[in-house]
Amino acid sequence: MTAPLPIKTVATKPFADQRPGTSGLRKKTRMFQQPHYLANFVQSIFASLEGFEGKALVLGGDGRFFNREAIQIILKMAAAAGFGEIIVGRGGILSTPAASAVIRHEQAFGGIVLSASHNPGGPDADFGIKYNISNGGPAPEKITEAIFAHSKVIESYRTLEGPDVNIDEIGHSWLVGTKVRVIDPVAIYRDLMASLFDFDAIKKLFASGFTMKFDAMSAVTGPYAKAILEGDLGAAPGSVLNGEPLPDFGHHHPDPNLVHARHLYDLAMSDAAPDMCAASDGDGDRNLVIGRGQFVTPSDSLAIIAANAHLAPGYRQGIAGVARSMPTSRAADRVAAKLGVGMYETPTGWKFFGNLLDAGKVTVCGEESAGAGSNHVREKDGLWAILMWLNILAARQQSVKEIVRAHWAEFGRHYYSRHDYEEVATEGANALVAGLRAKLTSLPGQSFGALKVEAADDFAYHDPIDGSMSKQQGVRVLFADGSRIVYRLSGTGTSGATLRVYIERFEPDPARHDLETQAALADLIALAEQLAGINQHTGRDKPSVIT
Ligand code: G16
Repeated sequence: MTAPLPIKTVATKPFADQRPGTSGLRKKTRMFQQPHYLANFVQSIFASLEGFEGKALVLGGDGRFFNREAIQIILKMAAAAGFGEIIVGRGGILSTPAASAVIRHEQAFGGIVLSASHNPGGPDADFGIKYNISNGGPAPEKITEAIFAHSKVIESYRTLEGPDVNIDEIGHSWLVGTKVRVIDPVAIYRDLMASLFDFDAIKKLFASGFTMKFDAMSAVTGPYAKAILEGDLGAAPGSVLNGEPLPDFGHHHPDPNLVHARHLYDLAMSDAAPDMCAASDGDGDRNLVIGRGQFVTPSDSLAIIAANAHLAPGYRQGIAGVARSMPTSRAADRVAAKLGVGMYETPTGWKFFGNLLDAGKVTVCGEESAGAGSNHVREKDGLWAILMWLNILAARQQSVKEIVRAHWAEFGRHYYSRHDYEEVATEGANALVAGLRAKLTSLPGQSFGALKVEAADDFAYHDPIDGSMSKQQGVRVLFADGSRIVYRLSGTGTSGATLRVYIERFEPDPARHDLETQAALADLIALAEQLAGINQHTGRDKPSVIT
């Protein structure tokens, strides 16, 4: 008689709310801590995949509260499901871009990343989980919808009996027939960065006295930044701030924007400013770049990276094309036009870039939500963007400010701002969007002061590679002078609804490149309220966050 395998089948009931959003399933941590909640979702992932038996799964997260417990639950379920190997970052740590790099490097079947990104962590904050496919990128909608469909009918899941696995030492162990390999979370990513950027030139830049403050925000990028910036590149010790990942991010909100990383902005604008301030978010995929006296908007950053990528060894041959999410400013479009390469406009969500990258249509991608990246992985990548900037600074021997100003002088400036109304009532937010949709056909041709509406629509994306269609991705109001107002509801919040209003104006005249952004956009901001009735629908008279 053979010994019975310690696999057990656990009866469960569906949870109705497991539809993945813009980037996986994000909920309050306590929701995930309920019995079966995480396991149901993980089983639904496995049920939506075919042919993974005997293959490798990458597993890691941003180290937030509940990360370690979730890793143990998933290890046992993945072994019970029949994966041949599970590759885990030591301590359960892998930044989102590092997880993508490891999936690609190890030719894994896919990966599970535990993170709620820039959302705060802790028992009363947020947790999240997403599945990435073999190209290293977020699962496309076809898979996320299959996961959701399964989560609604799930009756049981399979797991293993047994003690927890040691994930704190590099090496391997076995869970029944599944090898569990614990890897250094930094090494593969670090080698990849060294292959893309001119580390010698950046080392010389630091050796010549260039100063930098990088705030890891007590989140996952600390170990990566210390190893690369202070270790490989010789940035002065102490250049990396808050470099120890903490389960609650030190009670902070690990979002590198002008609210939660305000101290960096203030430092960059002060007399004590280093040459560059930078930050990344909870899971390491977002970036913030501020030069001495010069904030760089994520949309401008994408455009400047596209225009200068050839200065980095990994992109010496030039870029094939550029992609940006629809609400991202159109600054990059001008660069693509000048370079004579393709430009693609996708819905919000990094998952929409995957097909374009896989097909070789684009090399760099970016989003207004502090995301930039390239074909080196299939996620946005915070440290990559910062290293790209360092490479550009080293090659051009100019300051961030000089580079931004020269870019505007050449291409014109896209004044740009996003106004967020966070945690508003869902009914009001839905009514606001419905009201806008009802106006779409009557808006074109109407004038509001000097602003004449040229077109208005609800953005739909037809993926040129797989033919899939994604509808209702944001209401756009386009004006004759090239200005835009875009409205969408966030797909990453965990309570109520978050309305995002994106406002953009193009200014070709360098004599008008010094306006304060909100002032430059004032008439569009007022019109955004007038067209949508934001106050009436949300009860708010001002945004909670302006970026
Ligand atoms: C995620 C997605 C991004 C998206 C951002 C904001 O980023 O990966 O593609 O731009 O959310 O999405 P939303 O406007 O729907 O809230 P992250 O950094 O949170 O993983």
